Amino acid sequence: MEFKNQQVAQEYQDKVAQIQQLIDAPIDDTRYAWDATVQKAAVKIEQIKKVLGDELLSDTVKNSSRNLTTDIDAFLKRCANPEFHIALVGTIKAGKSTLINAILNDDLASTNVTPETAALTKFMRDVEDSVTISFYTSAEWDQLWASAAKDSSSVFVEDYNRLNAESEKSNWIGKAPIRHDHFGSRQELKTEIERWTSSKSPVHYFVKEVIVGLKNFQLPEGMILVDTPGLDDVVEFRSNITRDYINRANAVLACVKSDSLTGGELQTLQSIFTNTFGHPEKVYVIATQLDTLNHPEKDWAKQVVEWTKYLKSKNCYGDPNLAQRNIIPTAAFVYSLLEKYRNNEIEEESETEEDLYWAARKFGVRRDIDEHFDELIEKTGIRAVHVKLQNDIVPKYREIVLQDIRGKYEQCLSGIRELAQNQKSEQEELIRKSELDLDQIRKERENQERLLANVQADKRDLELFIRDLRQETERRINDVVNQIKNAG
Ligand SMILES: Nc1nc2c(ncn2[C@@H]2O[C@H](COP(=O)(O)OP(=O)(O)O)[C@@H](O)[C@H]2O)c(=O)[nH]1
Ligand SMILES: [Mg+2]
Repeated sequence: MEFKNQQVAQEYQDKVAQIQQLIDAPIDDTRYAWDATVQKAAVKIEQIKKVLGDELLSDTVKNSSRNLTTDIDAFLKRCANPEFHIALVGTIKAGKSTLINAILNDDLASTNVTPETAALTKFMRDVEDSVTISFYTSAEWDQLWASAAKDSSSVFVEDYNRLNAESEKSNWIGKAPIRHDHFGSRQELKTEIERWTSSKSPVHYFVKEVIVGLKNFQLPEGMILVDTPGLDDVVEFRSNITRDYINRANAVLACVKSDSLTGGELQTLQSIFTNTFGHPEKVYVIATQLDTLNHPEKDWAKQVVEWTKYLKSKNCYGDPNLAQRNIIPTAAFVYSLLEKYRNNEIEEESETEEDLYWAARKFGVRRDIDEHFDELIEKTGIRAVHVKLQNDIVPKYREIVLQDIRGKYEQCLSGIRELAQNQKSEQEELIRKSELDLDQIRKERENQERLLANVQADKRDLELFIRDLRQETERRINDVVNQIKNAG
C-alpha cells in the first residue's frame, strides 16, 4: 500500500506490526490441553479476542448487535479443562461416605452415626492436599433460615439453639472462602474436613461448600466426587441444593441399602430420576452394604430381579437393559478392609481383623484370604464402579462437550464474520461520501486491516470470505487513495 503522506504510511506500518504482535504473543494453552482440536480452536479464538479487545476496535465490538465478547468468553470457558461432576445421593446412612472412601481409597469422609454433611463436600485433584471452605452469603442464609423456620419445632432449629450457633453467625456469614493446605498428616487433613462438616460443630450451619483437594486422587483428571446433604434433609433449602446438583451432575450415584428397596428408598429414587430431567442414563443405582445380607450373593441375585422390575419402569430407566447395566451391588466397607489388609494395616486378633474374616466368610472365603484376594475385591463391586466412571462417563461426556464446543465455535465465528461485514459496509458508506479527511481514512483503513489480520488468523472455512473481503477492500482503498493523490 502506497501512501503519499509519509507520516500516515509510518503510522499504518506501526499499526499493522502492532496487530501482528498481538496475534503472535504466546498464549497459555495448558488449560485446553485435554483435547488437541479444542486446544487449536481455543488458541485461535484467544488471538482474535486479543485483537478485538484492542482499543480502536473495542467500540465496534461493544456496539455490535450480538454480544460477541460474551460468546467468546463462553466458548473459552467451555474449552478449558472439563469437569465431570459425580453426585452421591441417598438417604442418611445409606453408606455414601463409606463409598466415597472406597472409591478414593482413602479414609477422609467421616462415617459417623449422626448425619454429617449438610453442605456439599467436593473431592477433586489438587497440586497438594487442601481444604477450601466457602460460606453462605447473608441473602442465602436468610433463605435457608426462612426454609428452616417453616417448621419451628424442627430438629434444625432445636440443634441450632442447643449449639448456640447464633452467637457465631456473624463470624462466618458472607465471609470469603478459606483455604488450608499445609497438613502434617492424614489425620490432620481428616480433622480439618470434620471441623467444617460435622453436625456437632456450630460452624457447620454456615458452611456452603467444602472442597477437598487431593494430591493423590484416584479418579481421572477433571472428575469431582460430591457428597450431598441428600434429598431427605429436614431443611428444604438444603435438599433443594441436592436437587439442583442432581440436575447439573454428569453422573449420579444413587445409594440404596441392598437389603431395602421399600417405601422411603423408592421415593428417593423416584425423586432422583425426576431431577435428572430426561437423563436417566446418568443415574447409577448403587446397592450398598451387600455384606450385611445373610447370604450376599444368593440374596442379591433374588433382590436384583425385584429392583430391575421397579427400575425398568417409565418413571425410572424406562428400559430393562439400561436398568440392568446401571445397577451395581457394592460392599464399600469390605473393600476398605481388604485395602487395609493389602497394606498390612490390620493388627492380628483385632476387631478389624474379625470384621474382615466375617465379611470374607459371607463371600464364601474362609481363612485363605491371600489366595482369593482379587476375587474378594471383585465382589465388593468398587472396581465395577471405577470401570463405569472411566468407561461410561468420561467418553460420553467428552462427546457432549466436543459437540457443545463445536456449536459455540460456530457462534463465535459467525459473530466475527458479522462484525467484519459491518465494518466493510461502514467503509463503503464512507467511500461513497468521498469527502473523507485523511485521518478518517487512516482510521478506517486500520480497522479494516486489523479485521483482516484477525480473520486471517482463523481457520480454513473463513478463507474464501477473507479473500473476497481482501480484494474488495484493496480495490476500495486504492480508489480512495487515488482520489486523495489526485486531489493532492
Ligand atoms: N457392613 C457394612 N457397613 C457399612 C457399609 N457401608 C457403610 N456401612 C456402615 O453404615 C453406616 C452409615 O454409613 P455412612 O457411609 O456414614 O452413610 P452416609 O450417611 O450415607 O454417609 C456406618 O456405620 C458404616 O460403617 C458396608 O459396605 N458394609
Ligand atoms: Mg455421610
